[in-house]
Amino acid sequence: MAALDGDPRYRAALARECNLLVAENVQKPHALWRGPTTYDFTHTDRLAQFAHDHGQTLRGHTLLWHQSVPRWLQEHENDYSSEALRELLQAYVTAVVRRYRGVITVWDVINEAVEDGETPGLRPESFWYRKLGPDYIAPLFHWAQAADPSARLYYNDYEAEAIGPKSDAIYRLVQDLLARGVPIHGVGLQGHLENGWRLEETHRANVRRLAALGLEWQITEADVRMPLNGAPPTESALAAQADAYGDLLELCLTEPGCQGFVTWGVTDAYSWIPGFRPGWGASLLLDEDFRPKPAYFAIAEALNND
Ligand code: 9MR
Repeated sequence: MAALDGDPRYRAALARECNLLVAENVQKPHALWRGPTTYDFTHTDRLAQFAHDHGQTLRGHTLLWHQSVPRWLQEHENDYSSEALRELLQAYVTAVVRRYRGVITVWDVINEAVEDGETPGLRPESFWYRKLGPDYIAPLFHWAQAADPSARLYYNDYEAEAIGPKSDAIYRLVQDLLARGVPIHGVGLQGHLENGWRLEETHRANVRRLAALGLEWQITEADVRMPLNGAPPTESALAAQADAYGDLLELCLTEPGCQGFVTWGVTDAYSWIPGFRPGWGASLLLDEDFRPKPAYFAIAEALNND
């Protein structure tokens, strides 16, 4: 939001390059949910206005995430019974989804609920798991659907692009939700990749099995980071990055069920990577001066040929 407010080049790039916007942070619970039944929609309203003005749609990220529990709730968690918390959560989900009914067309209902590692289950340390028990996810989807019956409702996670323990656990989770009649429509594969990544059969097999369940899927947070250590990216690193982006988009364009392709930012001038992974960066399609990189042209070419 700071960039949207303060940097005209950023505003112009968003308006020019995107047909769908996602708030990186301002739609997370810690930002929206300011007190038990107090919500702050200021930033999301402004983003919705920007999207409307530029003919763009909005993706919602995210109704629930274990890393975004509002501070007031963490500090007073013992003041609430699990029944009281459940009611507050239902009121929150309902208020947010209802407010943006018809505006936010796709919601990440729950983000990153599955653990990493060799035998991942649901994260037991999650505030909501601890407070509401292991079946805390299904009601979120029911509440969201009641608030906006036309919204597409997603489970979203990272490092789940290939077949493996984590994507297997996610597959079992969504399969179980579907079997119980829970209104889940899709899976978001974040796509935070490292340079050198290439499309393999395992990625195709993974999205095919989701599609075979009748689910749609999206690439929701694509970026391709590279080691920099203070130096500008080399030509060969940028070429490898273009291959990775091109491959990821090819997955989306050639396999059934893909309903969207979203990058986690538009310019290397504003990216989470250098802050979270020191020494790494240059992960997006426009460079720090908003110039298109080879990856930008790879994406443009794949879209034009589709
Ligand atoms: O990019 C986001 C960064 O600015 C925030 O500080 C961080 C914590 O809220 O979240 C980052 O976005 C994450 C997203 O919400 C979920 N998938 C991983 C993203 C990168 O960490």
